[in-house]
Amino acid sequence: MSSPTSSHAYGIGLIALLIGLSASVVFYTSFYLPESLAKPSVSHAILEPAEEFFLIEIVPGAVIDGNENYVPNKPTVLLTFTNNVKWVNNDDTAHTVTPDHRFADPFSGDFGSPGVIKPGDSYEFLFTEPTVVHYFCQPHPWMKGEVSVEKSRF
Ligand SMILES: [Cu+2]
Repeated sequence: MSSPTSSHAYGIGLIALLIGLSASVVFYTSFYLPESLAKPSVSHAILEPAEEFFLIEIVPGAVIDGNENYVPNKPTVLLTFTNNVKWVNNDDTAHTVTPDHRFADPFSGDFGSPGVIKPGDSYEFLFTEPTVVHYFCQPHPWMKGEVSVEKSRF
């Protein structure tokens, strides 16, 4: 009992299916695949560490050579716990967080404040792999700090 109408509808359904399939293939090869190859897969626990951020304070008076500046100055942070590091400038002078040597995290990209961190402002960076970065302040190069990023043993 197949009427012309139902076979017509079947044909349209088949065409719609083919269009849908080819759209999926185009999406997969031109968007999904390059995206997934470009960004390494990072575990949720590293992307959303237990602590919202690990604070490094640029303390009042940091601009003066000989004073404490980045505090703590050489912390070790742990992936999944404290790997999101936030520098807060509590001094009354603008400072930077500038790497001694260019460093790029595979997920987060280039490390370093994009410009100066004004008094009261902050700069955050999510580390997703073990590393050690040495950094300084561009306008006041005697200000130096480092961060070690290690795997958590838990
Ligand atoms: Cu400075």
